[in-house]
Amino acid sequence: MNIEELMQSLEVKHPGEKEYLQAVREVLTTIEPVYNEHPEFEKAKIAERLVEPDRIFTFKVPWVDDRGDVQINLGYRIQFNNAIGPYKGGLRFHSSVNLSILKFLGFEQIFKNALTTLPMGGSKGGSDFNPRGKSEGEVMRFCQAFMTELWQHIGADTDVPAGDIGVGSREIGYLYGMYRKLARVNTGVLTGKNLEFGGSLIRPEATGFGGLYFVKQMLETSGMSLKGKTIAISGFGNVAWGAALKATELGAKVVSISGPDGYIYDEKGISGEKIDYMLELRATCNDIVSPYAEKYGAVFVPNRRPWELKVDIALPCATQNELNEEDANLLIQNGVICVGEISNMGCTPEAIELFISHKIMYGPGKAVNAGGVATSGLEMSQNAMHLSWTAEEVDLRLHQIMSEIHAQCLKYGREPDGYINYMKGANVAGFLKVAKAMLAQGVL
Ligand code: 2IT
Repeated sequence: MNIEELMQSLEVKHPGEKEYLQAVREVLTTIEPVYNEHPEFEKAKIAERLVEPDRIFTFKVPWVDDRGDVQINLGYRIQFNNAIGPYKGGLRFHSSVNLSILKFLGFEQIFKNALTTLPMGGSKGGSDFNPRGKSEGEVMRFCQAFMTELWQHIGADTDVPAGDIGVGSREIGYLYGMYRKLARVNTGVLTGKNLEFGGSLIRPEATGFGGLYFVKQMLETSGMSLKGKTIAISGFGNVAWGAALKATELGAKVVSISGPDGYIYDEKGISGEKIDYMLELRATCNDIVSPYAEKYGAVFVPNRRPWELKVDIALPCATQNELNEEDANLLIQNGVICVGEISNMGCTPEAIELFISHKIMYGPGKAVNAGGVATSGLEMSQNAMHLSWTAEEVDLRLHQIMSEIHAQCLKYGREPDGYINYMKGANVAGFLKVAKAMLAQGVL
């Protein structure tokens, strides 16, 4: 495989799609040695076929706001690869959403879903709709308008969307309601539903819980434990909430959360009712974290990220490229031992390089945050069987899946000196599964 040639041709075809090109380059670079051991991959042009989505739907989403004004947003669904199962991946509603961001997310999702051991292909979608400051009625009307276009492209065995940034159980409820009305079937189709209409227990917590199960195993592999460790978390949404809950339960102390306005440093630890308060903050739709400081007497540091704190563990839980080279340097200087991306592509390539060259435990998003989509897969199973599992049963399966992902990372990521390169391990394991499926099914 000639990575530079392939990247150059992608840059020409998709100029300026920087997040997408970043995600592709990372995967290609790490799988190169394995790829070259398999001439059959090269012959079937697996890499060239994998980097382009199967298809992209773009559509207009017109809706009427509370003032009676017509608003027009863009909607997308990117069906990237379904070699191992139905397309599966979240919907992101955020003003920053564009093709590059959704393509990077869809591409990552292929490998992440392959790692979960469940039969799910990769896709992603969303809109540049900004939920910030929108009323309940506006959110509902937007979701309904979005689904009037999307419904024709999805289905329980074809493409199964879920939540991502800006899409939680409320949005999933409105989207599901409209799908059900239009398609006249109750087959599940979206995951992250409320319990009353086919949702799974543990799904809201799953991304954060799975992330902590993974980090726990990373530490244990080096003879360490989470007990007494200090953790910096970014974000204050659903993912950060689940992570804080499980981290605290496992004996660690979470000292930060953050929003677009800055970060909170709570020296005493974010535990108990303070964790639930995050959900309240989120529900206000103002997208600011500073009210936490007033309520609990913590420090609010405006316009900065929590990576300047002296902590043992850093868990990005907000968005892509939220931890850069400078942040990585600060964390390393302050003695960080482990960085686990619970957001998708939370660290920049320069930051990752620094962690790896300093032999710091670094877990990439597609392994660390796979518990979310894995539990979506478990929701699909329950829907297909028309039954519901107990919280214990779902949590047990989530545990098993995270252990399996960790084991795959060890298998393919262990370096000659014993250091575990989780990025390489995750990329190679996910890639091999998908590549073998593509090879077996012919040129499609
Ligand atoms: O990035 C992700 O894995 C998600 N947003 C969850 C996707 C899913 O289908 O549950």
